[in-house]
Amino acid sequence: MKQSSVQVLADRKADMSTKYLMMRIKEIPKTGYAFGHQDATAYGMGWKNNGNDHRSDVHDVTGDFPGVYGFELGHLELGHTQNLDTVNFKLMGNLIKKAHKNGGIITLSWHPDNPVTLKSAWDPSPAVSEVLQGGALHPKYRSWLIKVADFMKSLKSDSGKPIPVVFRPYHEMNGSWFWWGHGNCTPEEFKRLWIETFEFLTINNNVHNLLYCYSTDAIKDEGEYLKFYPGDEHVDILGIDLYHKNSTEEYIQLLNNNLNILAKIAKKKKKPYAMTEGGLNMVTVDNWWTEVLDKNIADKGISWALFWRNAWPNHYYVPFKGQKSSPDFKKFQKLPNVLFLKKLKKIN
Ligand code: BMA
Repeated sequence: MKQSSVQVLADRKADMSTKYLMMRIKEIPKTGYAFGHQDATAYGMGWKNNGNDHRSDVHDVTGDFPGVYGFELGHLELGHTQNLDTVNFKLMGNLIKKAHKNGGIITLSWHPDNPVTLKSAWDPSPAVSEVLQGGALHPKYRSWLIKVADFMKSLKSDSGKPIPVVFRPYHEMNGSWFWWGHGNCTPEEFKRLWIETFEFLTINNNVHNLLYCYSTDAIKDEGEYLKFYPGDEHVDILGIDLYHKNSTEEYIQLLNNNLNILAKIAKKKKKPYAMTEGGLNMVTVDNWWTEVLDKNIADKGISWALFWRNAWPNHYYVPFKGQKSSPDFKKFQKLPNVLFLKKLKKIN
């Protein structure tokens, strides 16, 4: 590793493998951006991994796997064997190991249940102040975080080296749909939640394989992006979730405007940045990948763009065999700046 590229990470005790992942993430924009998919190898349209499959809808269509692999930890905190989207945690561990071995990058989101009401993460009842130090539910919340810590530490390569992961907790906090979101806690409480989580994982639980990614939902300006930001010393990567919900023209504007704001902030802070979630549900525009997406994100300097899960026939973000955007998706995979696994592997 070049000396100049050795990183100061949020976690000062980060493993070598974690530093190396940061270096790769910073290298990527020199070539383009990596393509990512949530739950890529866990299930797809009409199939579910039973433990033996090495399949992905992306691979079915293009013959190449994604470069970035998103997985979700929701319900790990409850001690369940499977997550909130029915992915078994043991299987998830194996799929992470496989993706890492093949040169992929792993990112983990976490939608913990509302600790006060025990309803889902989407229950906006105030809860943050209760789980902070001094709050009535602080001990219980620590027991949740210990489960997260144990899972993170269990991620090891064949040779026993820690598998580094981009951890992206408490995302879309500028929206008000999660219990940690805008209006359900103050920005100060949110920052405490982030910092206490960070310190509990790193200092109390010796978790040293994480890069910390702060990711908002779409924003109107720089101020909105930074409103909940817990500080440069507690964040490694800046992210944003950008979904195509309305017209194509509107999405093109959103991509340009929001990614330019993100790029400006990230450059000032000298941190890599990414589109941490996004896509057009059911990809209803034939040439969406090359004309809507790539044309508007290629020059932004992001390290990756991750598309959400292929859950059901009316909730999917990446084509499967026969889906109408498949021919365009194949063209997209061949673009020199778009890094699916085969090209991403070479960036080291
Ligand atoms: C949402 C939907 C839900 C899912 C959640 C967490 O966007 O896909 O079905 O439970 O993400 O993965």
